[in-house]
Amino acid sequence: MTDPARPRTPLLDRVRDPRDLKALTDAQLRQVADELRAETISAVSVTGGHLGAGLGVVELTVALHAVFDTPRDRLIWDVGHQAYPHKILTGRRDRIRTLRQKDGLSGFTKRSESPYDPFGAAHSSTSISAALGLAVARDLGAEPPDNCGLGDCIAVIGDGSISAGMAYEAMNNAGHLGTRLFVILNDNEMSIAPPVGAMSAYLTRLYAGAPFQDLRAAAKAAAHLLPEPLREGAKRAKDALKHLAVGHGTLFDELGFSYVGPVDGHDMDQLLSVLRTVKARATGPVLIHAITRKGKGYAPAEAAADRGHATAKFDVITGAQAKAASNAPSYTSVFADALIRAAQKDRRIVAVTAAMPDGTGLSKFMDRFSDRCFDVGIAEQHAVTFSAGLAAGGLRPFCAIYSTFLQRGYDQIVHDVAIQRLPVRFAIDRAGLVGADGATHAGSFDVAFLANLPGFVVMAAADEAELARMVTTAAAHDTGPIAFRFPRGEGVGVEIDWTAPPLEIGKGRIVREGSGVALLSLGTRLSEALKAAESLEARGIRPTVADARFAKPLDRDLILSLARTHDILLTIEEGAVGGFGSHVAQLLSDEGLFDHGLKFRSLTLPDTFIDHASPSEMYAEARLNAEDIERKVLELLGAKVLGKRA
Ligand SMILES: Cc1ncc(C[n+]2csc(CCOP(=O)(O)OP(=O)(O)O)c2C)c(N)n1
Repeated sequence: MTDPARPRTPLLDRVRDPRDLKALTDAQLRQVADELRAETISAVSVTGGHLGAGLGVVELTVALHAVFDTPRDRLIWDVGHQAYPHKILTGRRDRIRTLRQKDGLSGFTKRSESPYDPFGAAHSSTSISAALGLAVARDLGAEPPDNCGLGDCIAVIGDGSISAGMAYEAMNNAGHLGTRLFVILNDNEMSIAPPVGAMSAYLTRLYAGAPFQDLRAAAKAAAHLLPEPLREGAKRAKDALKHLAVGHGTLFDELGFSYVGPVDGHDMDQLLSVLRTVKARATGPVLIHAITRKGKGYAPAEAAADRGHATAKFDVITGAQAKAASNAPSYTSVFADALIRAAQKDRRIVAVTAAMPDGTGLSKFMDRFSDRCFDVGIAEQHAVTFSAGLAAGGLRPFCAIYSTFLQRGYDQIVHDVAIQRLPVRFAIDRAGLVGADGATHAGSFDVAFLANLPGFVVMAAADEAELARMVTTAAAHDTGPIAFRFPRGEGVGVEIDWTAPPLEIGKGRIVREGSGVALLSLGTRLSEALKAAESLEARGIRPTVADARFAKPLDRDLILSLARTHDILLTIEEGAVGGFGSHVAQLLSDEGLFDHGLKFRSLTLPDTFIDHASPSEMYAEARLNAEDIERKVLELLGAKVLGKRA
């Protein structure tokens, strides 16, 4: 793919930071927006990443920075995946083509990256809470440590992200506190997939049939934001325009917000007018409902089913994406196929996703069993407890949530699922390092936070055949909660026996017999352990390699026998410290295995948040590759063997 020619951006070239926007006319701001859109498309074509969401907020980005005084005014983008145009305008244009690459810009907002990112994100629906916290800090006279001052606080949240409970918790609190706060509802009628739920339908009803407010109307609709003495004077005009000002009696008004809208989020004049008005007059929380189009202004994105939500590198002219050919099926698709097979035989099997039907593979399941598949919106907490209810009602729910997003449902896992021993099946995709999305999306903690829960079964698939078998195992497990984790990306290319019986709970397997050194792997690092074993064999060391399969319950017999019959035991897992290796160490210590000279080590993810990079760069940084395993074994064997190499 050739590097596309850079677009011509004469006006944008003059904007080094948002202060430069202040000198421009409204007409020039419109031109800046056009150039910003072209620059965003050009940058993402060489980096890949989130395209559609950013294109939908180009005008909004320019208008917000032109009207407000960032970084003193705090602009918080929910999720942060739409913030590429914001990054270009806020002093990061020279690095925009490093997006999501190692040592480059993050694909989300990040406090450490810029004072213009006052609150980091990547998981959704946090922006209103964070903006409210900052607004209250301002009211109490606090000084933020970045020395930028503290003025207005503005949260921009999408119609998908506003489906999550946190957004309502925040609005409820904001309405109660009554402080000045701006929420821009960026309504593009899309989440990653089309949004679902009653709230989405409500938002559509709010503007269906209502014309966009024209310039005059939009300004006057905000008349009710005027301070008390001025309000009377504006009352007649306001009444006359009442039918245009949809914001009376909306849910947002009931929550204590002044609702302004709907406004055309691509009409710069209208945006500028509304923002200037609310900035001049607001005394309490205001919600501005902007209607936008995801992927706006780039035909291939607008035409795509996901409106260009996430893309690989692409050719700007044709929109064709550079996708690497793969030999093995993705873990996600193996999960979906296995679940469909199980569901064909068992009508009690149902599936739940939190706004990720494609990412989890459940869209395939939905095509097949539409009445047995539930997309609950971006609502992981609800997804978990809803699944618990389904299980309590006698169904066999598979709750499919990425490792990183499952974190949000943790109390529900403990309180609603584990304590009640309800057989919810957790399909945990994206377990382990995920690459370009970085630390916020890494699936590092699931084993650590699940394997300490009494009664939980926690499995990790070593390859795609194991994954298929774990789906069968989970389907058959009715005595309590059970989880299986698997990584992003493709399998290793092994044949899948779809008819394999369920695994025996708590039983691992020896994959390669050896002596002296035992490598005990949990999950897909098994292939690296096997590579390390082969390489060690060339040095005359023949490690035993075992696949634990279960982090809970541990295969006590297997682990104790490995410890008793080998001098060195090394565990390997793609998870944070406190997971599988820690449980093995606890067992060995409880059973007195350390009292007799066993050399035990545990390879885990390091105790740091690893920044975005390619998966292979991240594995290298985590030291979880075959050569790291080999080095650790040699280190434990001591200089004698190391010397042998030389
Ligand atoms: C807690 C959480 N769950 C799931 C996701 C995955 N996710 C990223 S963006 C997105 C859709 C957001 O939709 P919306 O807020 O409407 O923004 P848009 O992309 O349409 O601009 C989802 C589900 C996430 N980031 N955080």
